[in-house]
Amino acid sequence: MNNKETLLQKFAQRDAVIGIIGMGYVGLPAAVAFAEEGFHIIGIDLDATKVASLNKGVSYVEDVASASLKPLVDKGRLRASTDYSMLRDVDAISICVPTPLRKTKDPDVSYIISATDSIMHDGGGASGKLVVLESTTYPGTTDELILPRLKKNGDVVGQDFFLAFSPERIDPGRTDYTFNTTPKVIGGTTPACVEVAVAMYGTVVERPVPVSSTAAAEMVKLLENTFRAVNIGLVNEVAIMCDRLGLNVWEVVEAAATKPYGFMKFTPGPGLGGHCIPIDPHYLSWKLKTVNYTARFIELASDVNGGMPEYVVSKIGDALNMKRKSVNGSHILILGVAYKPNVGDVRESPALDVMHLLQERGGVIKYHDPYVADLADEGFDMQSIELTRAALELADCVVVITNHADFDYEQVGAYASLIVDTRNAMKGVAVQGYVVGM
Ligand code: SAJ
Repeated sequence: MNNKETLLQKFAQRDAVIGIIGMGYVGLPAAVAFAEEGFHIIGIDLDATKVASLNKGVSYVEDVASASLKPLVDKGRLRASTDYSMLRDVDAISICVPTPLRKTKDPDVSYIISATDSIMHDGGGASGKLVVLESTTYPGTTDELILPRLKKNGDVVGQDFFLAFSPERIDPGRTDYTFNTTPKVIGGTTPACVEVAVAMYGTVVERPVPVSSTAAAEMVKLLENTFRAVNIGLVNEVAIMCDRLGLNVWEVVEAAATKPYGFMKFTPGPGLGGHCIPIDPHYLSWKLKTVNYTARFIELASDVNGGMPEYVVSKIGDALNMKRKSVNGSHILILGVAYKPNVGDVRESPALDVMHLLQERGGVIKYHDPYVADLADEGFDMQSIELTRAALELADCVVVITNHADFDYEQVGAYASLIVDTRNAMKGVAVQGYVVGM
């Protein structure tokens, strides 16, 4: 059985076997990075379809090319399974499972608990292994939920097994920073745990960043994403303020962004989408409630960001009213339904809220998004329509919700009679009709 020294040696010699639980947009890039460094990887996923695809060298994750995956599979460096018993003899396990919110906005850590219990019941336990949680969660999760489950057979953490938390910083679609070049924060239950985790990640990331505890590392990630949610909430409120004052928020933001220090640019939009930013801060505010503290910035930002779809719908109503029309019965074309530009992910996308609200008011909705073929999974029986002159001319109102880079904004300006632009996408574009901004 491994002790600290044998683990350090195995990582240094790249002959450790690393298990990664959760072959999604976090786990798979990590698996490829470690396999490319020479380690043997066992990817565990409950979805047999994903497992079958990976074992054929076919990637389903945007940022992982099959061309980089297949050679690793062919060499036997990376294999996937639904069977936790494949983890019995690994040297390290990284847990990269989802941490969603329940409908009540409470954290759902059931995937973390299930993975940990499966390690103990089927995966040969934690003895002699490093276990790292990468999933974003509230401070205390690793030491309060995982540690007791791993200690079951009397093992001593930091001697018989090692436990750490290291937040994922995978940003789908980003190319300027990769898994290897993005600094990796690492907190351990004991100093020996940090040392072992730094030794593992240090083989694939340029800059491991050790911190004093797993809770500190958990808090770092929540600060990163809460920072974004709160600043997006601030700039969305500034958009509402500028609207009331008759100012152009885009001009104000662009001019403020000329300040070379002490300012970071965020831009207003139709709301807060994605699987990170709308979710993670609620893990923090939930934890603080357990110690009788109200995280006011998080709740205020959530209110402001959550209110943006309604705000956009009111702008659409006002714009149609200017044309002596109502939402009810109007043909409204939504441009871009993904949660942010140039991706196909619609999770928590504010476009869905805007479309629901418009339908409730009798709007006749169509959408065009080259990254999102259909919205069947989101409760809409709709496919993306082709962006033609006829479609633009038929629409009583065209709404830019997600400003994909490859949209033909000149075509929109040439044929749409009324545009509500929530992303300043029409800036500098010739428009024959009328444009309403945020
Ligand atoms: N948004 C705005 N205005 C902004 C920035 C974002 O309205 O100025 C909206 C987006 O349209 C989207 C939502 O907020 O609906 C979230 O956007 P995001 O840029 O934060 O993108 P995400 O959700 O993909 O966040 C990820 C995060 N990465 C990780 O969690 C590892 C985040 O920490 C990154 O900083 C972010 O990508 C990024 O910079 O792209």
